[in-house]
Amino acid sequence: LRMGEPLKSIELKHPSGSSATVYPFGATVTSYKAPHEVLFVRPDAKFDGSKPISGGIPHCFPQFGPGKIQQHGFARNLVWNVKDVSADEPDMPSVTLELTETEETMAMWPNKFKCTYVVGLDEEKLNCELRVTNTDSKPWDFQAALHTYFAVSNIDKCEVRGAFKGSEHLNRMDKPPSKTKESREAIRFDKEVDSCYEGVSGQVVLFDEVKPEQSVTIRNLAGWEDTVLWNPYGNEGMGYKNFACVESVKAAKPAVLAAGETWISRVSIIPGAAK
Ligand code: TA6
Repeated sequence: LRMGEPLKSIELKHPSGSSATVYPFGATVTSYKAPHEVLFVRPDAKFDGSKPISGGIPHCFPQFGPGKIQQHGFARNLVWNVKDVSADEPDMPSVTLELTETEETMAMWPNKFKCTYVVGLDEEKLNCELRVTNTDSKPWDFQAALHTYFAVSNIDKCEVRGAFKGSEHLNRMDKPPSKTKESREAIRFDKEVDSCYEGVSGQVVLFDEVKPEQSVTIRNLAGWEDTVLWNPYGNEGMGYKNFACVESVKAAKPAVLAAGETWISRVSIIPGAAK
């Protein structure tokens, strides 16, 4: 990758008419058409490798949010290796990307690892599987997330439904961040929201009241344990009115891997609101 050059991407197409676009840079899925666009790419996104792609499904690894290393870690900033492309496989076109340590990552985070990310399209959903293996001879821990930007008709007219009520809610809008129990069943974005719902996973629905068919179901099947909701309310440059970040996260309790161990996560993104 040379700075300033346009990035390459891979296109997956399902015979049913859906498609997805995946960039090896950051292993970022930038589009999922089913056939309407489910994801959102911010108008200020850069596609030249100068910064992470702001939109679609960026990775956060090995750190979520601010901390010892760069915000959200380095995985979204590096070119992943394309291990396999079965873009025309009729049942499930997919791409497999891999990221392993380099001198550059070892200087930031001194652990040997392998991340394997499989993105596949089937008839009714987009499947994302991230596996993290400790290839080192010592244990280490990490946080991870799929920082997904979903397209919504109007941020004021959508809500997120899931097992929020009664969960521990880390509110990053408070300085310092506060922790309270959430009292609402569904969460709305009526101001800037940056919330980590600890232990909220499983099925989460982003419901679009303007166009119910634009709603989306996030089905966390393995690995992901927390849900982060984010919208920079009022930031026109980011196109805040038309997206909501509903993120599949493993952060409240970092994952600990012994030498040779693998952590597995799976999430499906399903157009429409499941009950
Ligand atoms: O996941 C929420 C969050 O960490 C927010 O705090 C906000 O900073 C957002 O992600 C975007 O982060 P970025 O580094 O992509 O600008």
